[in-house]
Amino acid sequence: MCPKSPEQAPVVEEREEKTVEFEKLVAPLAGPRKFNIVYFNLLTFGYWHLAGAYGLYLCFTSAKFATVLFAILTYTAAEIGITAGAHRLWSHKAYKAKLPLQIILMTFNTLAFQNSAIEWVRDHRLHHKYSDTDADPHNATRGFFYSHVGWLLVRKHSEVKKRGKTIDMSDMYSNPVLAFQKRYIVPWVILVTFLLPTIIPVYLWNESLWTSWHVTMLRYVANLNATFLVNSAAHLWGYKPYDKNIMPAQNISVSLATFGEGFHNYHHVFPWDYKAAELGNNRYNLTTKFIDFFAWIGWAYDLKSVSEELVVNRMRRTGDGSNLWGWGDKDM
Ligand code: ST9
Ligand code: ZN
Ligand code: ZN
Repeated sequence: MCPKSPEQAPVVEEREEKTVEFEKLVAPLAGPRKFNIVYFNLLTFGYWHLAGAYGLYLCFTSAKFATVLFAILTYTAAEIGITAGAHRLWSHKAYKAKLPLQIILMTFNTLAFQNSAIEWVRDHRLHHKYSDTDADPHNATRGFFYSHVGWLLVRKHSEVKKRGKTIDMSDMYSNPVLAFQKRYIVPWVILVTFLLPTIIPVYLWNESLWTSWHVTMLRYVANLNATFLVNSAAHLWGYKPYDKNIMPAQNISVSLATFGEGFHNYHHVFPWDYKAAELGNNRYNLTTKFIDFFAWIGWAYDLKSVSEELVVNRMRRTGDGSNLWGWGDKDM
């Protein structure tokens, strides 16, 4: 047997590591399964949505203008808590944030109440690692309803729990800001998500408690459904300029609702990009502007991105030819 030169050894090691990684990634797409319905969730989600629909009616009939404006502001803050916080900062480490920004994002994230950020990140990292298989918590091969909200109304698939154990969460568990949120999640959510947004309009501009509560419900379900659309619509409909072999797609309507999270074909191919969108594509991307602002004052740093050359090469190699931004024509 030929002795290996020192330069060759690491290459072999790398190949072995990739094979193991590949084996781990083989999860069933959508095997036969029994759905164990969680009736408590069915009731709470049902109530939230009915109350939110009534809140929408009140917005057009009796709510004060300040209440509607306040709901838009809280929607924006909560959305940023998910997109800039749970998603780009904590799930993907696409940039770093100093303590004051982390505290702001954790508070905004609580306003959105989508479980604790730690749980959110665990599900989301799993979603990226096993996209659209039974190990993905919101497996889109099971259709729109399941990936949108159905997955939150039933017990998780055993593949999710089994393969979830392979996700490295050490950075999350050692983060004191997130440990605080997880530890006090119940009183913190009652206060930040429901109580404060309801009583502020009552005390500051004499809104009725009845209206304020239902508009708060509207704001909350609007945030939930915007996020859910990334898992459902942006995994089912849209162009695939970067990888035609995966389900995530570019969906402008979802980007509008989620402040820049609908460029989902790009995001699944380059998840570490802090913009979650193509180079130069800042359209419908309030989240990127938010991070850019905090980078400007020095609270956000180490922003990660992807070179134009890499994006164009990938587009040519695995894209569906839709060439949305015209880069495929670039001479590189
Ligand atoms: C809400 C929705 O919170 C939150 C998710 C939103 C969507 C996120 C994805 C977004 C992607 C988009 C990307 C772009 C960003 C866009 C932003 C746009 C704005 N790994 O969960 P349990 C194990 S709704 C490893 O109870 P069940 C673990 O041992 C509102 N292990 O499973 C765990 O124990 P522990 C409020 C895992 O019993 C144990 O299983 N929230 C994993 O099957 C039990 O976990 C609600 O209403 C994993 N990934 O129940 C709650 N997962 O935690 C809704 C589980 O102690 N959820 N394990 O380690 C529930 O009630 C339940 O989770 C359930 C499943 C009924 C759905
Ligand atoms: Zn996705
Ligand atoms: Zn992601």
